[in-house]
Amino acid sequence: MSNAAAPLQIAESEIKAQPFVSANTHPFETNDPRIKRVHEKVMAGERLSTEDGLALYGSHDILAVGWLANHVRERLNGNLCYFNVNRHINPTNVCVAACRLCAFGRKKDQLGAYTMALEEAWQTAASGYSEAVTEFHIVGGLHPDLTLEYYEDLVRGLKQRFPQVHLKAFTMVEWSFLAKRSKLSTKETIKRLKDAGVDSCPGGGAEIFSDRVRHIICDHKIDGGEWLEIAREVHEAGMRSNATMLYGHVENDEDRVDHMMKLRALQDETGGFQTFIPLAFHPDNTPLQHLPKTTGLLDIKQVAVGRLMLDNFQHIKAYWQMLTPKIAQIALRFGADDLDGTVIEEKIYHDAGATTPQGMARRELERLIREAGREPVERDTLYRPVSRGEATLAINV
Ligand code: V47
Repeated sequence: MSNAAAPLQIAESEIKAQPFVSANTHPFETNDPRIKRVHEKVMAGERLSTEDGLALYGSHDILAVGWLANHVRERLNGNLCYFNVNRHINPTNVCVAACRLCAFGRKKDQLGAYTMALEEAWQTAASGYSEAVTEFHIVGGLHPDLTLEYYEDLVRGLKQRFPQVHLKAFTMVEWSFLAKRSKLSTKETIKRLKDAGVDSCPGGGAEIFSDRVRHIICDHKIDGGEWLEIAREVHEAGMRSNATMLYGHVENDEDRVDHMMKLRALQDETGGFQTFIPLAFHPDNTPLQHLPKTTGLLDIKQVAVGRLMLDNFQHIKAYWQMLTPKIAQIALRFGADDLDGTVIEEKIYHDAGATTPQGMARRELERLIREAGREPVERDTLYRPVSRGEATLAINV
């Protein structure tokens, strides 16, 4: 293990929540003795334990769990709810890993497989592009033939064409694969692509760290320990990243709590994670399609437990594409303070049967946020406020 990096400094211009009178004006109430104990700890600002996490999952008192999560959410982020104007780019769906959780990946010669030539990827970035876009979210399959130079050219070309757009690119799984393929260390690979223009990393590929579960849902992927080590290297390289957790398949409460405890421990060391994103498993068109879909109750509870366990993460994202706008909106009162963004062209969930639209207009995001009693704040990827003149506000994104 390498030495712990100094925690990253929060950018000076990061948005600060204003003092806020909580909507939790009603007193906390529960008959569940284990949740009463959690309440005492939350009010005292004490860190929750594995046992507390299990108590939260085990409780049917969703309103009490939600009260606590909302309390912490408002303590950290006041009444603000963040969103951004972003576009997804998936340069290829060709993937050597055949993860059972995934409906997106294809073998090279399989029907529906695609790989963008560089020009095509740049054109995809430009299609529907407007001055309002502040982030490209770039992830793809583990292509056996795409070289590090392809990715360097891709990133450099995007920076040349869209210098003001933040490039949030490549999961820990992609870093590992690219490094092995290029016979370089992950540190060197990260440096090469950071030098080419990558600004931060998305949180995908974490799934659930438990070996038992990974063996079933993604046995071709790096293990949880490697995912965490590469995240540490990304932070040491001075980049921020996000962290996800895929739930609602074959994992249990212990696996979920263990996953969050491991993220929390790394965050204590590096401070490099920005936001935690619980991802509900969509089984359609995957080899696990016999599994039932997650329920609204589990989705909401997962947001709340994430908020409570990850006391050192500033943000919890309710990713509307996978939760649905309806559930994501409710999550804004159960611990979440971020809805992700306009997205534009989501593929991974839609291949797995998501019925949400492939993008959402800023006006609609703001409407969802305001109706939940929150104050919408357009942010950039690093949670700095984006101020817009009439010209870009008028752009229909
Ligand atoms: O890593 C794949 C998950 C992730 C399925 O960092 C599936 O801001 C459900 O990480 N059902 C990619 N989930 C998405 C992701 C993400 C999304 C939004 C924002 C950010 C961010 C990151 O999606 C994968 C995997 O965990 N996934 N297949 C599926 N069938």
